[in-house]
This record gives sequence, structure tokens and C-alpha cells, in this order.
Amino acid sequence: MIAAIRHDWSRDEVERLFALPFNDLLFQAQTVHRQYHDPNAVQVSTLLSIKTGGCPEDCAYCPQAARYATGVKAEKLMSVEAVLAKAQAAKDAGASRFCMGAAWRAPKDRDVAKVAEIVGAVKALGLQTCATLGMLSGPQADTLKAAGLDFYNHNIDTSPDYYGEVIHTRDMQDRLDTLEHVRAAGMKTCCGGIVGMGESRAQRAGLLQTLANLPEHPESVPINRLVQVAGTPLAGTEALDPFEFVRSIAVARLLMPASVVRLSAGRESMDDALQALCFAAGANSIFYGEKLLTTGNPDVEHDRRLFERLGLKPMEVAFEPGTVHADIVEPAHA
Ligand code: SAM
Ligand code: DTB
Ligand code: SF4
Repeated sequence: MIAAIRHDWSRDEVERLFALPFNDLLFQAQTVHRQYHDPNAVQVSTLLSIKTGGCPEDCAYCPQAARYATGVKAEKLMSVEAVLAKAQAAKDAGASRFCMGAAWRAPKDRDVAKVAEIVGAVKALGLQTCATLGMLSGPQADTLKAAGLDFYNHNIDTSPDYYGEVIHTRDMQDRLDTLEHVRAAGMKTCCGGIVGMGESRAQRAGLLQTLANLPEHPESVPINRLVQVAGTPLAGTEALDPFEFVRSIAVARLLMPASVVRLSAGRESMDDALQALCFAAGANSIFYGEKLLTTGNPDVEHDRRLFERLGLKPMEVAFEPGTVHADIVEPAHA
């Protein structure tokens, strides 16, 4: 039976998935993964911080918050030319999507106008475009869409019942409002969260349940493993059991069968075997290139070799939600 696209997951159901024996969970996730995706294709995105540091928010994980002494220097928005050079290099290295991040709480309209110019230029290189700039108003989302922005990344970060432990300068509803503006403008959403921030398993279930019960599943779901940065309040948090991370990927795959699930931040501290397990659990996207925003990522050669060893290939064309992997007939989209 083909997995249905559901938006009515209960916390209990999600917790029961987390509690399955590891092999049963992976088997279920792999089965669903193959119904909706080519199991050997991985979408490849490259990230660039186009405006680094100096952020007024207090996200407890983030090296770019001005209030934490993390050694990240605040910089101005990059020029169109400088971003384009990085985008071209990402394309030449094999990325299909270019994601631009800015350490803003919310951009001003004049910032959006500048980013719109950058987006148009990156898009003209033939790359898919993604941006993550903080909270957006409806008109700002429309401007970015008109400039050619394909995806907007805005994470809910954690379960509603853990959110207050991590962020105090904006609430969950602000995030949901931005996601609504992005969808209304006709852009695809990239929305996920971070695990390993000291939350309980029930709260990891709460994060994934909240994502799956959004009005539409995000087309892209980044699952980040906390990158612990000295100076942030979450530095020193007890490390998450690696198998619990794999379980989080598998449950995300089961709850959002058609979405692309990204094995996102945290790969630099994962060995190849753990990453292979994440792909087996249903992850089918990575960030590619030596840097995330301010922290490190595996080097390109290492990732190429890993793809080779696992028989993975870069996903050529963006996965269009709603399409089902070719050899499956009669998709049962609920
Ligand atoms: N400032 C904008 C915002 O917060 O919406 C956009 C950039 S922000 C850095 C994008 C996302 O990166 C955050 O929502 C968070 O999920 C992720 N992130 C930031 N720091 C991280 C860390 N140390 N480990 C894992 N993920 C992190
Ligand atoms: C997402 O979910 N993860 C990316 C992207 N969206 C923008 C960011 C990860 C940042 C990791 C910490 C850093 O490099 O500053
Ligand atoms: Fe600022 Fe975004 Fe970092 Fe929060 S996650 S401190 S909003 S850059």
C-alpha cells in the first residue's frame, strides 16, 4: 500500500514510530522512501552566508547572535558580484540549488530589494534559488517570488513545548505566519528543525508532528543535528545518540513521504557509516561545500567519494511534490 500524505498525525502515533525496533523503523522508512523517490538520488544544495553575524535574536544554538561571544564577526550584505562568483563555483562543483542565508531577525524592505537583485542573478545561472532571511511580510514574500526565488527556508526549529527553552525573541506563531506568507506567494517551503538541543524524544516527535501537520508538507525538510559552537548557550549539551538522529530522519521520512528530507547541519562530525544510515533511513538531500553558514561541512572531495562508495547520484531535476517514483502506479494521495 502506498503511504498516504497525512496532516493529522497524533503525538502518540509519532512517538510510537520513534519507539519501534531500529530495524523495523528503517524498513518502514525505506519502503515509503522508495514509493516516492529514487532511493539512490540525493539533492545537492550549497549554502552561502550573504550577511553574517550581528543578529539581534537570542536563538540559543546560533553562533550569529550578537549577544553571544562566538568569534563570528558581523559583516554587511555581500554584493551581487561576490555572491554570483560563489554561486558559479557551486554550480561548477555540481550543486543544483544555491541557498543564501542572512543573519536578520526580519529583513527591511530595502534589504529585500537587494536580495531580490541577487536572487535574479543567481537564477540566471541556471541554479535553483533558496533564501533564509528571517521573518517575511506578505509583500516581501511576493517581491522575492517575483525575483525568481524558488524556496524559502524558515525552520520551526523545535517542538512547541521546547521552543521557549531555546528562543525568546520571537514565538512559534511568528514562524508559522512567515511560512504562510511564503506559501501564499507561491514559493516552496524549506522548513525543519534541529535535534540534539537537549530535547526529549517526545519533543523530537513534537517537532516532526508539527512539521507534518502544517497545511502543506514543506517540500524540503532540513533535519539539523546541533552544531555546538563555543559561546552559545547550547555549547556543552549532552550529545545525541547517533541512532536517535537516524530515527529522527526515518520518522520525518514516514510522516512526510513526498518531501525531500535534508541531512543538514552536523555532517562534519558524523562518520561515513552514520551518514550512510541516514540515507538508508530516507534522507535525500545534503549541503555540499566546505562551509555551512559560519561552521564547517565535509569537503567536496570527501562527499564525492562517499557518493561513489554508496552508488548515490546527485538528483538532477528538483523533485516536484506530488509526483511519485516512476514504477509506482496509482498513488494514493489523501
Ligand atoms: N536568521 C534567519 C532565521 O533564523 O530565520 C536565517 C538564518 S538561520 C542561521 C537558519 C537556521 O539555521 C536556523 O533556523 C537553525 O535551524 C539553523 N542553525 C543555526 N545555527 C545552527 C547550529 N548551530 N546547529 C544546527 N542548526 C543551526
Ligand atoms: C538549515 O536548516 N540549516 C542551514 C540552513 N537551513 C540555512 C543552516 C545551518 C547552520 C549551521 C551553523 C552555521 O554554520 O552557522
Ligand atoms: Fe539570528 Fe537566525 Fe541565528 Fe536566530 S538563527 S540568532 S534569527 S541568525
